[in-house]
Amino acid sequence: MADRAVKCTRKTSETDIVLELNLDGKGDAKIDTGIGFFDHMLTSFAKHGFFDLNLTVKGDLYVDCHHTIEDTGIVLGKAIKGALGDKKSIKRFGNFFLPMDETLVMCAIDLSGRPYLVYDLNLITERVGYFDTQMVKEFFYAVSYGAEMNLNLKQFSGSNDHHIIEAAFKAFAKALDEATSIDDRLNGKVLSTKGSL
Ligand SMILES: [Mn+2]
Repeated sequence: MADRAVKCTRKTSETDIVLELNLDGKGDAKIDTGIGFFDHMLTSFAKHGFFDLNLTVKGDLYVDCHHTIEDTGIVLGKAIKGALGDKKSIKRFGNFFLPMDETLVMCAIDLSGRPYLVYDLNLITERVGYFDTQMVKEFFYAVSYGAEMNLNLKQFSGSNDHHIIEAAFKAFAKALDEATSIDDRLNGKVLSTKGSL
């Protein structure tokens, strides 16, 4: 099978984004968003999902981190949708419980073609580094709509925001890796009684 890879660009007066994603990669990442903690999260996402991700974001960080993080979510979501193409033979569903020290976060995904975010993380601090913790929900909302996926994130334990957010990104990576992987039993068909996703 050919690599499922895409390049997406998006330019507005607030952000200028160039993103290359390969769903069948090795976990190699080259990320520069201008927000150190966000780079750390996206590098973890690529590594643990075995996705190759090249991303450059020039955002209006003199305002705050909002546009940079939200718009990156929009473009990543669209890249996932684009790379998946007709969704033939993919497992469609994926889920993962990701432990990180005191933290446990679950991510469940359905690449259904219908966007929906269920977000249940309880973050305590206002920011981690230069990353506003309110933006975690905005990021995953943008990804779920861009990719047209049902994305469910639930925190079972955790008290350190760095751990909770990192566990969410890694759980998302593992769940997406499973949902996008191929089930040979589908033999080129789409896993839906409707016949399309
Ligand atoms: Mn970390």
